[in-house]
Amino acid sequence: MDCLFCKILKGEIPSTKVYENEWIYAFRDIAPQAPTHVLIIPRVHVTSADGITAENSLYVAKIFEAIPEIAKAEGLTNGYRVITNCGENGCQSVKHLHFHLLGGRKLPEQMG
Ligand code: DGP
Repeated sequence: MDCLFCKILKGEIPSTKVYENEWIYAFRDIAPQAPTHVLIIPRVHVTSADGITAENSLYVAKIFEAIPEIAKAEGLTNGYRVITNCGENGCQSVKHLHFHLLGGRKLPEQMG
């Protein structure tokens, strides 16, 4: 399978690690849209939010458990935003479930 984020997980493509554990990996977005822009991904291939099931939802829970820790380490004391883009209308470009953690400035109110 030709998945960019699976290659990042295997170390075949370099990335700047922010956080990792047994279930998840977090790294800096290559094209940051805010002073802090971290991508958080499961260590298993799930295509998008649309592929979340009872079998793999533990990975999603682990991502959300890690978010406060990552946000604290990034100094996001004044809040942040977590986004996942799904499918064509959601403008998802990489087909491996990922959550964007954005912060470090006041983000636009409009989200869609
Ligand atoms: P999305 O559009 O939601 O699928 O977000 C994909 C994000 O992945 C986008 O913000 C840019 C980022 N990205 C794409 N290729 C790479 C890469 O090779 N390395 C890193 N660190 N980020 C990447």
